[in-house]
Amino acid sequence: MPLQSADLSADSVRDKSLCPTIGSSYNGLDAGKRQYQIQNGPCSYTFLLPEQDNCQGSYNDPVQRDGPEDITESFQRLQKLEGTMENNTQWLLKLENYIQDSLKHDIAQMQQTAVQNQTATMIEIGASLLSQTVEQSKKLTNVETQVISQTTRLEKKLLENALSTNKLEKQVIVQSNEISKLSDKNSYLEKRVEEMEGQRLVELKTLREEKQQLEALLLRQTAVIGQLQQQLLKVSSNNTALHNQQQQLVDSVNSLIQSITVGTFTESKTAMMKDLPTTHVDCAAVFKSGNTQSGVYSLTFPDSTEVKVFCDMETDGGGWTVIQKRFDGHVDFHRTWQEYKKGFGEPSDEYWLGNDFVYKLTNAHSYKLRIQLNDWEGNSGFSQYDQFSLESEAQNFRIQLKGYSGTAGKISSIGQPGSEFSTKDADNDKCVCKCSQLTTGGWWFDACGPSNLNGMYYQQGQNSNRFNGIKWYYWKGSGYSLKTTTMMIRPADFSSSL
Ligand SMILES: [Ca+2]
Repeated sequence: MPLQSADLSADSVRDKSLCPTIGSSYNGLDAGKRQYQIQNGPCSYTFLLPEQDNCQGSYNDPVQRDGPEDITESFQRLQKLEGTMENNTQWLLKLENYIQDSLKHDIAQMQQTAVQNQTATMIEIGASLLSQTVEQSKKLTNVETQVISQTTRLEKKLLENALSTNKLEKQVIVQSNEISKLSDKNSYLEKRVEEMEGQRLVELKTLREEKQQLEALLLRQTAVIGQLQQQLLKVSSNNTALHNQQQQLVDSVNSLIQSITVGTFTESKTAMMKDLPTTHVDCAAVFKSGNTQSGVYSLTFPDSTEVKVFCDMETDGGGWTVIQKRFDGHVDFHRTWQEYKKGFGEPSDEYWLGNDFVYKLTNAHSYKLRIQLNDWEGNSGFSQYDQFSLESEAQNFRIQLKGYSGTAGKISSIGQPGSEFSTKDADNDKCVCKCSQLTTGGWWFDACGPSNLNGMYYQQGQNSNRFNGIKWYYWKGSGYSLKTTTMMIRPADFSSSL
């Protein structure tokens, strides 16, 4: 029997389109129809099938139909049932195909939609990733650029540092070489110094030995000199006696000549008197004549000028002609040019011998100058010059000095050699001022120089901080005024032996 109808609820099918498998069940009954529902997971399919009227009666009363007619009818019904079953089976197959087709389409659509959505989402994600990547790439590029620039800068600095390091290394090498050279030189010099020290030690030892020998010799000579001096004194007294005898003899001869030849031999007598050695040009000559006591003596120049002087016969062997002497200040030394030229004071007292006399003496012979000084504290000192002379008045009695020794200063203690003499009425110094008027006295001022032994005399207690006192800067400083001074000269070749 063919399938009469099948009412499919399309809405029901669409609503459950996502259901993948099929199951079935049988529900309730309508008049002449049967309703079937297929449940597949969340999906349900409902359809109606026609009911067979003849089937129900035969099944409900099987006991009343036991005869041959019943067998035929049963057979026919079975055939009908078989046909119906076959139709149902075919219909179910169709339904299954239909459901499968519908599901395929829906699934395909769903998949397509899902794929599209996913693709869109992926595209969006991709786009955002791309933009992020681009930004990151930009940032990376920037960072990379910065890194490159930093790297370049660092490389430059490294290069520069390497160059400077090279230079420094070279300099260090040069310096090291120089240091090693200096070290070599130093060690060489040290060796030389050691050698020289050794030599000096040897020389010193030799000199000490020589000194000891000389000292011994000096002692012996001193003893010999003492003996000689004693003999000299004896000879001197004998000499004086002989001199007196000679004088008496001359006198007696003169009286004899005078008594025998009156008037005839007058001139020859005078000549004989003049030839006698009774005059002395300086105290050295007086000393040599046997007068070895300090005191006032008369000197006679070669031009017959006579002058009285004080002779120092004790200091350093004696024979000194004193040209200046001060000890208590009672003679005024603030004098004129002429007074300093001719001299003033008394030889037994304080005095200045005179520039003219000293000029003549020191130009006739070579003289030493010795200056004896005493302060107010009982100390004494001296300055000595091996060569001393004055130039003429035309040269303003310019002073010349050479060869210093002594205990009271140095070669420039008096002043600069070549300084001219100045007095209160003759300004020949090198100062714009007048040193003689400023510091009093006549002296070889420079401007105004380190000394002035002819300055103002100050008594003890008033002798400090005096700019115009008796000054000797290189012994007592600038403001100190001395107690006593003596200036004296002696021939450079003087020997105290008679
Ligand atoms: Ca002047």
